[in-house]
Amino acid sequence: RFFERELRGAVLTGEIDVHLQPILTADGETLVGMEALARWNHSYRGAIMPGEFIRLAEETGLIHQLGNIVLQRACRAAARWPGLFISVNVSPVQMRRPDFPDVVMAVLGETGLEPGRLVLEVTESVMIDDPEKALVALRSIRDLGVQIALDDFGTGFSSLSYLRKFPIDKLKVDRSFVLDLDKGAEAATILHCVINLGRALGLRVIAEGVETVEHARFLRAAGCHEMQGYLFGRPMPVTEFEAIYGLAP
Ligand code: G
Ligand code: G
Ligand code: MN
Ligand code: NA
Repeated sequence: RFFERELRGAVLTGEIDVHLQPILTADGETLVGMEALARWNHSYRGAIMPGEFIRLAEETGLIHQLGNIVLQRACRAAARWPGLFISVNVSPVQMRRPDFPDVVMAVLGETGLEPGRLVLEVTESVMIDDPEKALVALRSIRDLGVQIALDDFGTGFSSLSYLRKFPIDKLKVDRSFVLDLDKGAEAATILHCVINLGRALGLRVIAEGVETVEHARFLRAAGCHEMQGYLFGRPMPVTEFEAIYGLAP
């Protein structure tokens, strides 16, 4: 397929970029980290969003190289930035590869990023596909000192027992719950439950999709630890992020 050949070329020539989105403390005052989000800088189509190429990358196996590029760029950017964590999305396809923890260790070595400042975001599907393998992989990653976040929490089909069984540090409450806050009281009830569940299990709870001051106020009162969303900043190029948050280029 044409699109596949183009993606292969983009991975080879490094036309894959990362954008960074700020993550703040629940009071919205302090920047604590950022999420890295992949972008394909297409020669004539401009920036292509991950929704359009991650699936293809997974189906073709290109996700391994693509994921490495994102991890490299993200860790390199974060290494220059004392104190902040960098959160990087990892596909279940990457996690399934037995050498993935070695790849992570190599990138940490090359970039000099402290392992504790790297957060790998996985989705519930990782645990469902092959729970035994996932447990081994997550433990090896954890043994490196790297943190694990469960992304899009609440949208998958995992059982709650996975939260106990798997080594997880953070819970990212899916943005759909936050955006539903505008629609009625049910979303508020669900959010209270999810946040309390995370806290009771000793996890750090992050809310995504925080778009309004009202969202932020609610989530802070409900006990969220960290927040991410358009209210605080959109995903942006690394140079722009550095300019806004005061790191010289
Ligand atoms: O940036 P945007 O909101 O369009 O991202 C859409 C989705 O694409 C995110 O929810 C995320 O799960 C996924 N995504 C973004 N960057 C990466 C990446 O580097 N690797 C993987 N596996 N998924 C990513
Ligand atoms: O699934 P994942 O958590 O990786 O998703 C991150 C995606 O969420 C990115 O594509 C980003 O563009 C998007 N996003 C980030 N903040 C907001 C927000 O406040 N509102 C909405 N609708 N999307 C957001
Ligand atoms: Mn994510
Ligand atoms: Na999400």
